[in-house]
Amino acid sequence: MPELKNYYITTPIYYVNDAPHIGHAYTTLACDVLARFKRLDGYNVNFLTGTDEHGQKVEKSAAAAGKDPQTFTDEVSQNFRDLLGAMNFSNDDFIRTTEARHTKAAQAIWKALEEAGDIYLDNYAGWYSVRDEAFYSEDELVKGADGKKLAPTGAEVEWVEEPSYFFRLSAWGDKLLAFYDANPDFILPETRRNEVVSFVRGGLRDLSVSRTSFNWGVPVPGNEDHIMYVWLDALTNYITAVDYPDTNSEKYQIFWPADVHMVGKDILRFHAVYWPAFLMAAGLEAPKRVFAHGWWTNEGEKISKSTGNAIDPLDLIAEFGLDQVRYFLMREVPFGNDGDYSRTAMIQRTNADLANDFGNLSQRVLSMVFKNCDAAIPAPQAFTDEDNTMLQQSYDLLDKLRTEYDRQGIHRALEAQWRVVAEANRYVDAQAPWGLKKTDPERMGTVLYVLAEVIRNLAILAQPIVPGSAAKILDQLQQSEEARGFDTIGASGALVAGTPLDKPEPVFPRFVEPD
Ligand code: ME8
Repeated sequence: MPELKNYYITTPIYYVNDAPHIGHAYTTLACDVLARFKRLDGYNVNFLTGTDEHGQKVEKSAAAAGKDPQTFTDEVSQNFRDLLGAMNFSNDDFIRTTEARHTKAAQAIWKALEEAGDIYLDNYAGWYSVRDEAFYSEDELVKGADGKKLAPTGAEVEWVEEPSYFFRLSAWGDKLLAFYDANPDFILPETRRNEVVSFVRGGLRDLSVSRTSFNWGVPVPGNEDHIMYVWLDALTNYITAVDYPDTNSEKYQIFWPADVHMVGKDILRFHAVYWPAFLMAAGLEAPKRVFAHGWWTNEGEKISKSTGNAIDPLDLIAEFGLDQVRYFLMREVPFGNDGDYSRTAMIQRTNADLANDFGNLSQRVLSMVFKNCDAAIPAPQAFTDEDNTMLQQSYDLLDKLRTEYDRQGIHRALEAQWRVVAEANRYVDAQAPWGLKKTDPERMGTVLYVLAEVIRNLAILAQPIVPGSAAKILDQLQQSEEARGFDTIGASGALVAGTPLDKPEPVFPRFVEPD
């Protein structure tokens, strides 16, 4: 039996306190690209996203909107669902923490932790930030402009004193360090890994895992005065979606541990410290990878509700086009680094990389084939060294992309692919097929065949990033749905001479600023 290749990738589940903005779209997009890549590469993929609907922050937002929390979360969660279609996301599941399947899983992990002796009842007296849904110790706080104590994230904090269950996180420091050692790629990028390791080396305090001062959440099994800490509740979504507590289910068996939890750097600690500790304590396996990407600003400014500068992905799509936005977000900023949204950069990427480099390549080659080769793929003569080199570059790309995608190096994968696009443009100029029409039509046919074949490979490999546009190119080349997987990359899937061609239409229009 061939080895089953499975791939489980997750986004954070987003708080339903606010409408989705470009930051949320970014994380889910990165997962969508990775999920699509793996599907095309023959994997059985489970791509999960969803909404985090419990906790004080959501309860407060609902109250501010004058709605009961369930009505409020139903509405806001729908905004996140709507984004999926608008961004052409290919998630396999959408989880809401208010679903019955999740309450069951959250209470089950609680019981497992309790049975393992890792939970005890005490009192919490300390700082809490509702915005971050996080506890902070005195020495972590910073002073705001007016001398007020703030969380290190700049969020307001309040003093909380109440009965609370605690998780014995302090007992897990050494085991976590051993786990990071044994799994050097558990946290990427590496700089983030180093931050986490030094945080854990600094010693861990037990973690408060229940609250009694509000109601909107999962009740602690056996003591309903307590509501589970929203992060213990939320993190559990990753196993709820693979049928936990039924660890014998097929889904759990094939998809757990997850291959990648994609998160923003703001929530790395929850995923790389608390989550593996909870899992190990509950006798479950830790995920294979947590990748923490960077933070987007808007024209140099922090994106925030108060300044009203949040970028709505729907506005960007309306102005520039969906695949243009997808490409820009994945290409502009090295994945893992912080990035700044700038309109100038968005236009530049749309026009230079897409319209000029890839778009023109495909448009001018396919138009030449259409006009000069009876609208069908020409039969090639023997290939020259230049032809073979060109073809081979497009065939070799898949292995390079596999290596990059396995480390979430999405921008490096795109750089590698666009280097081949540039090579193909140089090849067109050097071979000048338009000049061969009269002098050597057979050679013209060979050159155009090589180029069409390179475009076929490039379009197949571009599907994860620009699915709609890549599909249009493959439609023009009359490639069936079955002929679009990565198993068709290379000579074995090469274009068949005589295949009729649809009239080529430009796929990546230039962006022209309206007057
Ligand atoms: O933290 N730049 O939810 P959240 C880049 N519910 N990414 C950004 C961003 C920006 N400016 N703004 C948001 C939560 N993000 C918890 C998660 S998971 C078990 C629970 C993205 O709605 C980024 O992925 O505050 C960040 O980690 C996430 O949205 C935070 O979403």
